[in-house]
Amino acid sequence: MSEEVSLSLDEVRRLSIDVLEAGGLSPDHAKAIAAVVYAGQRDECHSHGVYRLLGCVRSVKEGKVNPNAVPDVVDHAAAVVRVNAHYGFSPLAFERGRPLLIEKARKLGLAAMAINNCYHFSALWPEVEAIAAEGLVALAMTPSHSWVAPAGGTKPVFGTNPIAFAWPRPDGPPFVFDFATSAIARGEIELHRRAGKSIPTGWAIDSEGNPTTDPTAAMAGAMLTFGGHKGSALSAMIELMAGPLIGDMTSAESMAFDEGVGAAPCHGELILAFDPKVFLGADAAQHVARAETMFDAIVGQGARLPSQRRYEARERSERQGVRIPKVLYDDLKALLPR
Ligand code: NDP
Ligand code: PYC
Repeated sequence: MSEEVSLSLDEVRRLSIDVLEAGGLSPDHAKAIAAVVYAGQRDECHSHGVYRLLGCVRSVKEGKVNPNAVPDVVDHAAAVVRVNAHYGFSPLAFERGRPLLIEKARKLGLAAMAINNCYHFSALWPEVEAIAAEGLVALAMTPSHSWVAPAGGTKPVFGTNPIAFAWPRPDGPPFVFDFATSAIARGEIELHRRAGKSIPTGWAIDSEGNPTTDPTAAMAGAMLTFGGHKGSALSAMIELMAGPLIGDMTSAESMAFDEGVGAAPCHGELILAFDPKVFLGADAAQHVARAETMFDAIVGQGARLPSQRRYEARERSERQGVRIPKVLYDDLKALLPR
């Protein structure tokens, strides 16, 4: 078992802000980014927790990301908010655009937010969860870099393209799922590489197109989609909806834009919000109750809901803090001024 360090959640937040500010991020960006990596670490989503700080700082150092970008929120059309992130990281752009998205969804029943020109490294569930906290249903999707081969192929075309959904529930946290359309997030392969562990078959092929359990060979080859042709089609949909539809880059274009530097992917994100009260009016409570019957039928037979593990981890971390690998802690501390 590799050595670990225990941290309180306050220490996680402080360390994150300090690392980001030392890396040149403006206080507003540091706070917004720290909030999402803090949430990831707290909920034991290790591939998108504090480990991501390393990539954020590296992306600024490589001169790609604008660490002081001020996102512009534009009321683009009755149901459409656009946020130009001006080549800064996405969490601040999402934070700035969210109030107008929610206002529009409450008025019209359905509204969309397109974030453009953002560097994107984060999990999507903090975003859909924040929208569900307002009583709205949410869907979010984004491309990444072209690391993933289409089903039946061997050459990367798609990003790891996550899709996240949230449904507000009357008596507790929302029903949320959030997953890459690749078999696994690339961050998870990177964590296996850092820990010197092999990866399961089915995640990736090497550059010759052969199945591999070596994380380094996987990262040099191609990742695979989840669910064969089904994940492949969903991944293509995300490329289109959060790429050309909103006038932003596909994963392949993001990869070319990176010019081999290895910064976070740069592209757009699409977020949709639906207000059940507008769709259902006085019948809303009755239909929400039917949703609860479905959730009961899932957990009632011993299956678990997506996010159940995450909510349990959250409760545990709030009580006892978190543990991170000492190697990662040392790498983060090395980014602080001496
Ligand atoms: P997983 O394959 O672990 O899938 C995660 C989702 O599936 C979670 O909602 C999880 O809930 C749920 N889940 C897992 N096991 C079960 C089960 N047995 N029963 C029910 N639900 C289950 O994660 P990925 O590697 O695909 O993605 C991880 C993260 O990476 C995501 O948050 C995603 O947003 C992020 N990502 C971000 C990218 C970006 O470009 N910004 C690119 C790719 C990924 P629970 O959390 O409770 O386990
Ligand atoms: O883990 O695949 C990933 C990822 C890409 C961008 C952010 N996370």
